[in-house]
Amino acid sequence: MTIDLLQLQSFSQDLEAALDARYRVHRPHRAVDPEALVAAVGPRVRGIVTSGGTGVPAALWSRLPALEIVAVNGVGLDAVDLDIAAARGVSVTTTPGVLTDDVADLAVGLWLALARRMLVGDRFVRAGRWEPGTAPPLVPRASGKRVGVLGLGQIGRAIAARVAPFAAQVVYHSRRPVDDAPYAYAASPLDLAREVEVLFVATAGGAGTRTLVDAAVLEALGPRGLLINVSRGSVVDETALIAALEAGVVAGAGLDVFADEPNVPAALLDRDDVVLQPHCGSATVEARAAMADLVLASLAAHFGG
Ligand code: 8YV
Repeated sequence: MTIDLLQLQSFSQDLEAALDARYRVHRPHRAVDPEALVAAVGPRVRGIVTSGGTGVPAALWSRLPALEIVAVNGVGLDAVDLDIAAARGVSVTTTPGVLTDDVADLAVGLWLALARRMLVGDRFVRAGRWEPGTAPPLVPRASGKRVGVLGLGQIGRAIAARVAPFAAQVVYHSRRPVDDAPYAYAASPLDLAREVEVLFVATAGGAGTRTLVDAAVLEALGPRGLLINVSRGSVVDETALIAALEAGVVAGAGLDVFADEPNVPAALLDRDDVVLQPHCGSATVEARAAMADLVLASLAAHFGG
Protein backbone atom coordinates (compact mmCIF):
# COMPACT_ATOMS: atom_id res chain seq x y z
CA MET A 1 0.00 0.00 0.00
CA THR A 2 1.36 3.41 -0.88
CA ILE A 3 1.61 5.83 2.00
CA ASP A 4 1.47 9.55 1.19
CA LEU A 5 3.74 11.93 3.07
CA LEU A 6 4.08 15.69 2.99
CA GLN A 7 7.66 16.94 3.25
CA LEU A 8 7.63 20.59 4.32
CA GLN A 9 11.19 21.63 3.58
CA SER A 10 14.38 20.43 1.91
CA PHE A 11 16.49 17.79 3.62
CA SER A 12 19.67 15.97 2.68
CA GLN A 13 19.69 14.08 -0.62
CA ASP A 14 20.13 10.85 1.34
CA LEU A 15 17.07 11.43 3.51
CA GLU A 16 14.94 12.54 0.57
CA ALA A 17 16.02 9.52 -1.48
CA ALA A 18 15.28 7.15 1.41
CA LEU A 19 11.84 8.72 1.87
CA ASP A 20 11.15 8.41 -1.87
CA ALA A 21 12.14 4.73 -1.79
CA ARG A 22 9.54 3.99 0.89
CA TYR A 23 6.71 6.50 0.51
CA ARG A 24 4.95 8.72 -2.00
CA VAL A 25 6.40 12.05 -0.94
CA HIS A 26 4.79 15.37 -1.83
CA ARG A 27 6.89 18.51 -1.53
CA PRO A 28 4.77 21.66 -1.61
CA HIS A 29 7.82 23.91 -1.11
CA ARG A 30 9.05 22.81 -4.53
CA ALA A 31 5.68 22.80 -6.30
CA VAL A 32 4.75 25.47 -8.81
CA ASP A 33 1.44 25.81 -6.99
CA PRO A 34 1.85 24.59 -3.37
CA GLU A 35 -1.79 25.36 -2.53
CA ALA A 36 -3.10 23.25 -5.39
CA LEU A 37 -0.78 20.37 -4.43
CA VAL A 38 -1.96 20.39 -0.80
CA ALA A 39 -5.59 20.60 -1.94
CA ALA A 40 -5.09 17.63 -4.25
CA VAL A 41 -3.15 15.28 -1.95
CA GLY A 42 -4.15 16.59 1.51
CA PRO A 43 -7.02 14.13 2.08
CA ARG A 44 -4.73 11.13 1.69
CA VAL A 45 -1.61 12.43 3.48
CA ARG A 46 -0.87 10.22 6.50
CA GLY A 47 2.47 11.66 7.58
CA ILE A 48 4.41 14.94 7.67
CA VAL A 49 8.18 15.21 7.65
CA THR A 50 9.35 18.61 8.83
CA SER A 51 12.13 20.44 10.63
CA GLY A 52 12.19 21.84 14.15
CA GLY A 53 11.99 25.37 12.81
CA THR A 54 9.20 24.78 10.27
CA GLY A 55 7.05 22.42 12.34
CA VAL A 56 3.44 22.29 11.15
CA PRO A 57 1.97 25.60 9.95
CA ALA A 58 -1.35 26.16 11.78
CA ALA A 59 -3.45 26.30 8.61
CA LEU A 60 -2.27 22.86 7.48
CA TRP A 61 -3.88 20.72 10.18
CA SER A 62 -7.45 21.05 8.91
CA ARG A 63 -6.39 20.18 5.37
CA LEU A 64 -4.93 16.80 6.38
CA PRO A 65 -7.84 14.78 7.80
CA ALA A 66 -5.97 11.46 7.51
CA LEU A 67 -2.80 12.66 9.27
CA GLU A 68 -1.33 10.12 11.70
CA ILE A 69 2.25 11.18 12.38
CA VAL A 70 4.47 14.27 12.33
CA ALA A 71 8.14 13.29 12.17
CA VAL A 72 10.31 16.25 13.17
CA ASN A 73 13.87 16.17 11.86
CA GLY A 74 15.15 17.94 14.97
CA VAL A 75 14.42 18.25 18.67
CA GLY A 76 12.37 21.45 18.83
CA LEU A 77 8.62 20.98 19.20
CA ASP A 78 7.79 24.66 19.46
CA ALA A 79 6.48 24.88 15.89
CA VAL A 80 4.13 21.91 16.29
CA ASP A 81 0.82 22.51 18.09
CA LEU A 82 0.91 19.55 20.48
CA ASP A 83 -2.63 20.21 21.73
CA ILE A 84 -4.03 19.81 18.23
CA ALA A 85 -1.84 16.75 17.66
CA ALA A 86 -3.09 15.15 20.90
CA ALA A 87 -6.72 16.01 20.17
CA ARG A 88 -6.38 14.51 16.71
CA GLY A 89 -4.46 11.46 17.96
CA VAL A 90 -1.47 12.38 15.77
CA SER A 91 1.92 11.03 16.94
CA VAL A 92 4.79 13.53 17.02
CA THR A 93 8.38 12.29 16.96
CA THR A 94 11.76 14.05 17.22
CA THR A 95 15.44 13.12 16.93
CA PRO A 96 16.78 13.40 20.48
CA GLY A 97 20.34 12.70 21.56
CA VAL A 98 22.07 12.71 18.21
CA LEU A 99 22.53 16.48 17.77
CA THR A 100 23.26 17.40 21.38
CA ASP A 101 27.05 17.49 21.12
CA ASP A 102 27.05 19.40 17.85
CA VAL A 103 24.78 22.16 19.10
CA ALA A 104 26.89 22.42 22.27
CA ASP A 105 30.07 22.57 20.19
CA LEU A 106 28.66 25.44 18.16
CA ALA A 107 27.59 27.26 21.33
CA VAL A 108 31.11 27.08 22.73
CA GLY A 109 32.56 28.15 19.38
CA LEU A 110 30.22 31.14 19.23
CA TRP A 111 31.27 32.16 22.72
CA LEU A 112 35.01 31.93 22.10
CA ALA A 113 34.72 33.58 18.68
CA LEU A 114 32.76 36.41 20.28
CA ALA A 115 34.86 36.78 23.44
CA ARG A 116 38.13 36.79 21.52
CA ARG A 117 36.69 38.84 18.61
CA MET A 118 37.94 36.18 16.21
CA LEU A 119 35.89 37.45 13.29
CA VAL A 120 37.25 40.95 13.86
CA GLY A 121 40.78 39.51 13.79
CA ASP A 122 39.96 37.47 10.72
CA ARG A 123 38.65 40.52 8.84
CA PHE A 124 41.69 42.50 10.01
CA VAL A 125 44.10 39.94 8.52
CA ARG A 126 42.14 39.44 5.30
CA ALA A 127 41.86 43.18 4.71
CA GLY A 128 45.67 43.39 4.70
CA ARG A 129 45.62 45.67 7.73
CA TRP A 130 48.12 43.59 9.76
CA GLU A 131 51.33 45.56 9.66
CA PRO A 132 54.12 46.00 12.17
CA GLY A 133 52.74 47.91 15.12
CA THR A 134 49.07 47.45 14.25
CA ALA A 135 46.65 45.19 16.08
CA PRO A 136 42.96 45.03 16.92
CA PRO A 137 42.12 46.27 20.45
CA LEU A 138 42.68 44.04 23.48
CA VAL A 139 39.66 42.14 24.76
CA PRO A 140 38.67 40.73 28.16
CA ARG A 141 39.89 37.17 28.84
CA ALA A 142 37.43 34.38 28.01
CA SER A 143 38.46 31.95 30.75
CA GLY A 144 37.78 32.34 34.45
CA LYS A 145 34.36 33.97 34.12
CA ARG A 146 31.08 33.01 35.74
CA VAL A 147 29.00 31.25 33.13
CA GLY A 148 25.23 30.74 33.08
CA VAL A 149 23.13 28.19 31.24
CA LEU A 150 19.43 28.93 30.76
CA GLY A 151 17.72 25.58 30.28
CA LEU A 152 19.62 22.56 31.62
CA GLY A 153 18.20 19.95 29.25
CA GLN A 154 20.38 17.65 27.16
CA ILE A 155 21.92 20.50 25.18
CA GLY A 156 22.26 22.77 28.21
CA ARG A 157 24.07 20.03 30.10
CA ALA A 158 26.42 19.41 27.18
CA ILE A 159 27.22 23.12 27.08
CA ALA A 160 27.78 23.23 30.85
CA ALA A 161 30.12 20.22 30.71
CA ARG A 162 32.14 21.85 27.94
CA VAL A 163 32.47 25.27 29.55
CA ALA A 164 33.00 24.11 33.15
CA PRO A 165 36.78 23.68 32.68
CA PHE A 166 36.98 27.24 31.35
CA ALA A 167 34.76 28.84 33.94
CA ALA A 168 35.14 30.16 37.48
CA GLN A 169 31.66 28.81 38.14
CA VAL A 170 28.71 27.42 36.20
CA VAL A 171 25.22 28.48 37.28
CA TYR A 172 21.94 27.45 35.65
CA HIS A 173 18.27 28.12 35.64
CA SER A 174 15.63 25.63 34.56
CA ARG A 175 11.94 25.51 35.47
CA ARG A 176 13.01 23.40 38.43
CA PRO A 177 16.39 22.34 39.86
CA VAL A 178 17.89 19.32 38.12
CA ASP A 179 18.53 16.60 40.74
CA ASP A 180 22.01 15.43 39.83
CA ALA A 181 23.33 18.69 38.34
CA PRO A 182 26.71 19.64 39.81
CA TYR A 183 26.03 23.35 39.23
CA ALA A 184 24.53 26.13 41.32
CA TYR A 185 20.83 26.84 40.68
CA ALA A 186 19.46 30.32 40.12
CA ALA A 187 15.77 30.80 40.90
CA SER A 188 14.94 32.89 37.81
CA PRO A 189 16.45 34.02 34.50
CA LEU A 190 16.95 37.44 36.11
CA ASP A 191 18.83 35.97 39.09
CA LEU A 192 20.92 33.89 36.70
CA ALA A 193 21.84 36.90 34.57
CA ARG A 194 22.81 38.87 37.70
CA GLU A 195 25.27 36.15 38.71
CA VAL A 196 27.07 35.52 35.42
CA GLU A 197 29.12 37.23 32.72
CA VAL A 198 28.36 34.76 29.93
CA LEU A 199 24.81 33.51 29.41
CA PHE A 200 24.09 30.51 27.19
CA VAL A 201 20.48 30.11 26.11
CA ALA A 202 19.62 26.43 25.63
CA THR A 203 15.99 26.25 26.67
CA ALA A 204 13.16 24.99 24.46
CA GLY A 205 11.29 27.53 22.36
CA GLY A 206 7.52 28.05 22.36
CA ALA A 207 4.98 30.14 24.23
CA GLY A 208 6.36 29.26 27.69
CA THR A 209 9.79 30.74 27.01
CA ARG A 210 8.92 33.63 24.67
CA THR A 211 11.24 36.61 25.41
CA LEU A 212 12.45 34.95 28.60
CA VAL A 213 15.61 36.96 27.93
CA ASP A 214 14.15 40.46 27.93
CA ALA A 215 15.48 43.97 28.54
CA ALA A 216 15.67 43.38 32.31
CA VAL A 217 17.66 40.14 31.93
CA LEU A 218 20.05 41.85 29.50
CA GLU A 219 20.54 44.73 31.90
CA ALA A 220 21.27 42.24 34.69
CA LEU A 221 23.82 40.47 32.47
CA GLY A 222 25.55 43.80 32.29
CA PRO A 223 28.08 45.76 30.24
CA ARG A 224 30.70 43.00 30.31
CA GLY A 225 28.10 40.30 29.63
CA LEU A 226 27.98 38.04 26.58
CA LEU A 227 24.79 36.33 25.39
CA ILE A 228 24.94 33.12 23.34
CA ASN A 229 21.71 31.72 21.88
CA VAL A 230 21.53 28.30 20.19
CA SER A 231 17.91 27.46 21.06
CA ARG A 232 15.20 29.57 19.41
CA GLY A 233 15.16 33.23 18.43
CA SER A 234 11.83 33.57 20.24
CA VAL A 235 13.49 33.07 23.64
CA VAL A 236 15.36 36.38 23.32
CA ASP A 237 13.60 39.72 22.83
CA GLU A 238 15.53 40.60 19.67
CA THR A 239 14.52 44.26 19.68
CA ALA A 240 15.65 44.58 23.30
CA LEU A 241 18.91 42.82 22.44
CA ILE A 242 19.68 45.22 19.60
CA ALA A 243 18.90 48.19 21.87
CA ALA A 244 21.11 46.69 24.60
CA LEU A 245 24.03 46.18 22.19
CA GLU A 246 23.69 49.69 20.79
CA ALA A 247 23.61 51.23 24.28
CA GLY A 248 26.45 49.09 25.66
CA VAL A 249 24.07 47.47 28.16
CA VAL A 250 25.65 44.12 27.19
CA ALA A 251 29.05 43.51 25.60
CA GLY A 252 28.08 41.17 22.77
CA ALA A 253 25.98 38.35 21.39
CA GLY A 254 26.65 35.08 19.57
CA LEU A 255 23.50 34.01 17.75
CA ASP A 256 22.65 30.86 15.81
CA VAL A 257 18.90 31.52 15.93
CA PHE A 258 16.69 34.51 15.20
CA ALA A 259 13.11 35.65 15.71
CA ASP A 260 12.18 35.53 12.00
CA GLU A 261 14.57 33.17 10.22
CA PRO A 262 16.09 33.55 7.71
CA ASN A 263 15.63 37.28 8.16
CA VAL A 264 18.32 38.76 10.39
CA PRO A 265 17.81 42.37 11.50
CA ALA A 266 20.05 44.76 9.56
CA ALA A 267 21.09 46.34 12.87
CA LEU A 268 23.02 43.16 13.74
CA LEU A 269 24.88 42.80 10.48
CA ASP A 270 27.84 45.14 10.77
CA ARG A 271 28.50 44.99 14.49
CA ASP A 272 31.88 43.76 15.74
CA ASP A 273 30.28 42.71 19.04
CA VAL A 274 28.08 40.11 17.36
CA VAL A 275 28.83 36.70 15.82
CA LEU A 276 26.10 35.30 13.58
CA GLN A 277 25.40 31.80 12.29
CA PRO A 278 22.60 30.56 9.98
CA HIS A 279 20.86 28.21 12.45
CA CYS A 280 23.39 25.45 11.95
CA GLY A 281 23.83 23.93 15.42
CA SER A 282 22.93 20.45 14.17
CA ALA A 283 24.51 20.92 10.75
CA THR A 284 27.21 18.26 10.89
CA VAL A 285 27.47 15.26 8.60
CA GLU A 286 27.16 12.88 11.54
CA ALA A 287 24.24 14.58 13.28
CA ARG A 288 22.21 15.02 10.11
CA ALA A 289 22.79 11.37 9.11
CA ALA A 290 21.72 10.15 12.56
CA MET A 291 18.73 12.51 12.52
CA ALA A 292 17.69 11.13 9.13
CA ASP A 293 17.96 7.57 10.47
CA LEU A 294 15.71 8.47 13.40
CA VAL A 295 13.13 10.12 11.14
CA LEU A 296 13.03 7.00 8.96
CA ALA A 297 12.88 4.74 12.03
CA SER A 298 9.99 6.74 13.50
CA LEU A 299 8.02 6.48 10.27
CA ALA A 300 8.83 2.78 9.95
CA ALA A 301 7.80 2.14 13.56
CA HIS A 302 4.51 3.88 12.89
CA PHE A 303 3.65 2.54 9.45
CA GLY A 304 5.44 -0.79 9.77
CA GLY A 305 8.35 -1.95 7.65
C1 8YV B 1 17.58 22.07 12.90
C2 8YV B 1 16.69 22.42 15.27
O1 8YV B 1 17.69 23.37 12.49
O2 8YV B 1 16.52 20.37 16.35
C3 8YV B 1 16.02 21.45 16.16
O3 8YV B 1 14.96 21.79 16.70
O4 8YV B 1 16.42 23.56 15.32
C4 8YV B 1 17.77 21.95 14.36
O5 8YV B 1 18.29 20.75 14.66
C5 8YV B 1 16.46 21.50 12.15
O6 8YV B 1 15.43 20.96 12.88
C6 8YV B 1 17.02 20.59 11.08
O7 8YV B 1 16.08 20.15 10.21
